Amino acid sequence: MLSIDKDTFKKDYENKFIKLHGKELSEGNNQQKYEALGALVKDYVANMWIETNKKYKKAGDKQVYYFSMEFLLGRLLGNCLLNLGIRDMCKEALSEMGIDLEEIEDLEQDQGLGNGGLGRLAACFLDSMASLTIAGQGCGIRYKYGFFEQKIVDGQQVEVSDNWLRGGNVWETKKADKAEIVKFGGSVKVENVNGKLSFIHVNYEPVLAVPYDTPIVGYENNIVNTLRLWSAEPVSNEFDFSSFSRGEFLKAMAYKNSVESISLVLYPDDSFYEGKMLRLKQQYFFVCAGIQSIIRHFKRCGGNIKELDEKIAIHINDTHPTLAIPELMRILVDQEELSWEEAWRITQNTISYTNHTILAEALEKWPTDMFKTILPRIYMIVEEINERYCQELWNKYTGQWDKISRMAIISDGYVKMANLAIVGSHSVNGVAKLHTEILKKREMADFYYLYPSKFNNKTNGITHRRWLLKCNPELTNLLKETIGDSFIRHPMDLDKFKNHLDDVNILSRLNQIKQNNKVKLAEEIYKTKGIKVDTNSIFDVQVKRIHGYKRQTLNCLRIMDLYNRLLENPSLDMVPRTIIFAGKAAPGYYLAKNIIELICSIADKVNNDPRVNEKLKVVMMDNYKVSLAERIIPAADLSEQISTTTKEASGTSNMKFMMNGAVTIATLDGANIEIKDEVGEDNIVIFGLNADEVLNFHKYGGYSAWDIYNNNPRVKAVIDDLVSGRYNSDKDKFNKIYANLLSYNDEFFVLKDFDAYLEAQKKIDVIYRDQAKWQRMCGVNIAHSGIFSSDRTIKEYATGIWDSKVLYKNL
Ligand code: 26Q
Repeated sequence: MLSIDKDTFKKDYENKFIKLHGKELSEGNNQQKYEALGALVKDYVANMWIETNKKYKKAGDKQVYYFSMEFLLGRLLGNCLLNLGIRDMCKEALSEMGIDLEEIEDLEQDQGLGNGGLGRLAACFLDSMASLTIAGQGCGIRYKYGFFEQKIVDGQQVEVSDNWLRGGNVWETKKADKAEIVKFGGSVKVENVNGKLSFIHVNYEPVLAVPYDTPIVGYENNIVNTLRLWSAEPVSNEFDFSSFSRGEFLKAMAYKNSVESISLVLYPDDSFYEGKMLRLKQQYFFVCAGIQSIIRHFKRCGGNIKELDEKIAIHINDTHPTLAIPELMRILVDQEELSWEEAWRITQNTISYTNHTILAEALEKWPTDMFKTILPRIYMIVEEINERYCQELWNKYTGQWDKISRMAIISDGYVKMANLAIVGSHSVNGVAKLHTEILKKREMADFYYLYPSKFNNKTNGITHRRWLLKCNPELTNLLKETIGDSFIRHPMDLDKFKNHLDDVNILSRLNQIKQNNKVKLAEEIYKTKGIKVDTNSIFDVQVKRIHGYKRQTLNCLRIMDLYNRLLENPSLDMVPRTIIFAGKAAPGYYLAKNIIELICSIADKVNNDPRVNEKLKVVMMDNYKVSLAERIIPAADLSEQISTTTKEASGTSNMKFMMNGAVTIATLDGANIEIKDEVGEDNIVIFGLNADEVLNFHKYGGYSAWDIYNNNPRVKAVIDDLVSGRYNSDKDKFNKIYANLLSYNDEFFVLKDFDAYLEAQKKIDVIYRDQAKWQRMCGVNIAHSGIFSSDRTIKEYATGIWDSKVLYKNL
């Protein structure tokens, strides 16, 4: 914890402002005030950062490197202040200086270097590792443009580039002296030197990987870990721009552009793989730079390369960084001159892999021709890994060609990244119990049979520091008052709140806090969308990526049905609802874009119909991102987690809602199952097909969307409304959704679950009317949410996968 008193802080801040902007604080605008505060906080952190690195070096304990294509950090200022233990002091000091801290925090650009769950999980893990004093560093790409900004224009998503670095980034430090060279293309010359083969990469295109370090501050423990993001630059002096003839100048520019394109932009697809060459380059770029710098540091600290696996753990976040496996082999064999067998032992022991999805369309595979051309030496290594491994398979499964070809790393002209990740690592984990079971029993069954001990589950978690303390200060205060503050360091202590759930006074305060959060969100909705919402209505929220399997369509169809029933019966007995959506569609995913259009059209229709709009409002908020989630989630009464069972690996917003006292309506998918197991059936509303039913439909068929359409008049009515022109003057507008539901036999079982979903929603109304019961449910959810802190998850990774000791027991 940083010990600094208010007066010192005030002086420091004024000085920092003057130094940075060359004028008095009173003359500055809020943006400048933000920059000065960020820069000051970074100064405060600097010494702790150095000391942390010294401690780690001295202790010589195992270091964990979390490799991820995505880190979705959101804003840093508020959480830095919170973790330093000075946020309240700063707030007070600034307020005495006439500055509103929250207004200043609001000016920070979100660091949006991720698509959704996977990237946000990486960010929560960094926070937990630092807070648990685990020597864990992040390694990724410093995209110049993050995840696109979404504007909703005329009811459609419009993508705008996210130029997040435009105004500078106070948090990062460029470490030019720590740059590494990454080599692409060219060819490999094999030479026999004294009876030993050596591999020389020639005619390659060199790329300079320059690291930018961001401090990751632990919670009141003086620990500052590092997130290292790599940026691609041309290798200096490679071309002398000024003296070259025009032709060569153009060549030089082409080289510059080709290099810079590598870290230019984050791919905005999730759960869908496209074999783009640039994406493969991105993957190798950061993995190669990251591993070289790890080895360089390791050796500089006097490490013995043969003990690398005892001192270093490298975790790969999905298959995107799988090239870490052949890259580590390359360094160990080509540079460190270890035998293949020894290098392989070290590599397998060092690397561990998390799978985040079972969607077949998300499995990465690269055409061998492309792979060979871009990464000639790495391809040779993958071939060698594959040959040795297939030999092992052949010995075990002699003659079973189908099986061997299914399990091979290279087959049918592709390099299969999941297969490489499983073979080259010592641990493969899923992210929720059901997901891991499906991996073991179905998707990866061949591999589970071959290597049963590699497979394990690590149910996801979220950092309660951002998703409770920071985003819901009023609730945090209530908890502190009632159960003390031990839950901050030990989130399982939230269960002490159970003892207070019969106290009407506590429940009514809980309710009041929710109400206050709803009022704030309602103001924002009015300001940004011009929609007036009733803060006494149920705030019914579905915020996440827009995707077929997440079934925003199911939510839409029930709104359309509700609208029908309200028109039929204006005095319909229902609790008023405000149904809030937010989320981005991948730019090339036309069904998802069509779903956004449907949400917006429904919103337009019902919000402007005076016959229903006292009872029903629909809102699609623009540009869902971490900082918006921090405002929406504390204001939610109802959390919609309605994915087709088996499709959502875990989900993590489900945990955030629960921790903020929302009730969940859910299918038995991903971590929803574990939430149900924690809170009990009476404190969550479950509906829909279970995993076996879905898997059996997939296996044996037998589902007909047309049958449901023909036999269920309410389903028929809403489906017909999609193409009747009722919600949009263009009757063809929702053709994609219509086709997906009927022509393609409703691959996500929307119609199959429709009735059950309506029943479940009815049940929500009934419970909500019994306010005492509802409030108690909210309290039960909060009290059981501690297990979903990412601190629990990270401890499981540390002990079960990385074997890294918790270093400094100063907790
Ligand atoms: C792959 C290849 C090319 C371009 C993009 C991609 C790509 C990018 C991002 C593939 C997948 C992703 C992200 C996946 C993701 O976020 N999965 C989610 O991970 C969460 C954390 O484990 C889970 O809670 C969610 O259930 C899961 O959907």
